[in-house]
Amino acid sequence: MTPPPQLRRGRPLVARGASALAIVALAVTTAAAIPAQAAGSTLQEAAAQSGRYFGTAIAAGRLSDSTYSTIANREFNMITAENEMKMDATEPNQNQFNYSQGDRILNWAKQNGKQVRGHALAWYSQQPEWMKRMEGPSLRSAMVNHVTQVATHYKGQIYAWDVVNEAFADGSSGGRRDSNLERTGSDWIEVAFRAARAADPGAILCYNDYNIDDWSHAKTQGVYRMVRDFKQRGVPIDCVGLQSHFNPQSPVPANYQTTIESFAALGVDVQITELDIEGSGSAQAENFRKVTQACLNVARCTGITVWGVRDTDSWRASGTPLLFDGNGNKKQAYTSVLNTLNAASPTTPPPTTPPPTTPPPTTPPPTTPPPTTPPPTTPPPVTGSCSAALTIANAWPGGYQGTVTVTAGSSSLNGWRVTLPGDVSTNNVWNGVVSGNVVSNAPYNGSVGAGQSTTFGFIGQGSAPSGATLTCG
Ligand code: 9MR
Repeated sequence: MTPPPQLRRGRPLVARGASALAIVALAVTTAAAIPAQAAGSTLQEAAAQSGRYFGTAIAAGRLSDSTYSTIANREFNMITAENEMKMDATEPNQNQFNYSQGDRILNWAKQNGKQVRGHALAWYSQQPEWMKRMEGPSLRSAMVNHVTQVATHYKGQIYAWDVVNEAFADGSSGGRRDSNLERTGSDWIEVAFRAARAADPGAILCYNDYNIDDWSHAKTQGVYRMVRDFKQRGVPIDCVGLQSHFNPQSPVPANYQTTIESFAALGVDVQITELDIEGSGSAQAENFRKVTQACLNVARCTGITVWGVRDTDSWRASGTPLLFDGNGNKKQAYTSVLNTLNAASPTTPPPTTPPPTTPPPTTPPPTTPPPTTPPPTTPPPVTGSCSAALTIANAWPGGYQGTVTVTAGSSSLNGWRVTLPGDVSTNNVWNGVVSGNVVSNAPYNGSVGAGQSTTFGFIGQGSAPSGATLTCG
């Protein structure tokens, strides 16, 4: 049984308590000069007053610009790689991983005492060319391998991962976005989360998306239903990332806090992950204030990341959507955010790490059993004979990825069941349904013609078994 996430997340924010104490001490000794609660002179200090972080996206190529890196180092304590940890950057050729640029950002962050949000393990966009051409079970397997390898490379060093990015459709459907990943089966998202948890049990695992800020939007509701379902079924999700890219066509919604509260009430953290708001002057400052205040008003809104340092660093530079102008000067929006953070009560309870023995009060009790442990009913009879062969697709210290090929005999199968060797502990299976060490077909791959094959995959823990015999029937 997997412990609940609040027991697993052993990576608290850097020096939350320490900096809060330092701030209180400063406030006491200089009480005449500054109000007791207005101690932070940078965004990270001001956010730390209420136990939150304040972050930015960093582009590795800009770190040599000293104006950029000086501001980034001074103001922010959470770092997201803007592009360098994405799928195309980290696995340019299948199974050849390249962490050079991602590591540059990670190392800069570590050297400067900052934490890192990993972005992003699985996404329909920014896929490497080889992956764009893939579909079906081979893509599913490649996706799981990617999640596993990248999360393993960065194991222990990532505060939170955007495990899956932007999987829901815009518009009124409230459903999933079509993509090659979605076409591998809609369970791809939970499979990605399970693989990420297995690879780095200490990281907070997030689902991240844009246009899920307005509570009344169908897309927001679709994501909400997925997160509720994941929590009820024990899929390891800890957090929802609201990207929060705002402009006149997509303004800060009046019900933004309701959205944050509603997700938080499911028992997940909420992080504002890519904030930028087009505009200028006092109107822009007011919008930044609203977003900051909404986060501060919800205990489980644990931090805010802006999507770049200066306006000129932004992906939407013409909209001047950030907190520093092109010369690195603080904008009105900066002051507005800083003052809002500083006005937050330092006594606000820390948003993460609830007491380990008490489940979060807002988590609804699971109403359906996790899919990985169905009740021990007698499986339906399977007709036809089959054989099963295990190949090890990948192995790393402490785990491996197995692929099992199920082949029908001289008559077709209407379902299949494969018994894995007793010493194989599965915690993640795709294209199959696991119960104990028996994997049976998923709803969509039980029919196998005479002499034809289908495959399923799993992540095993420990060393890969050699010469394993599998029974199929
Ligand atoms: O800011 C990123 C930009 O440099 C890239 O060209 C772009 C490519 O897709 O991705 C931008 O970042 C996106 C983020 O990864 C996911 N949410 C939307 C962001 C803005 O497009």
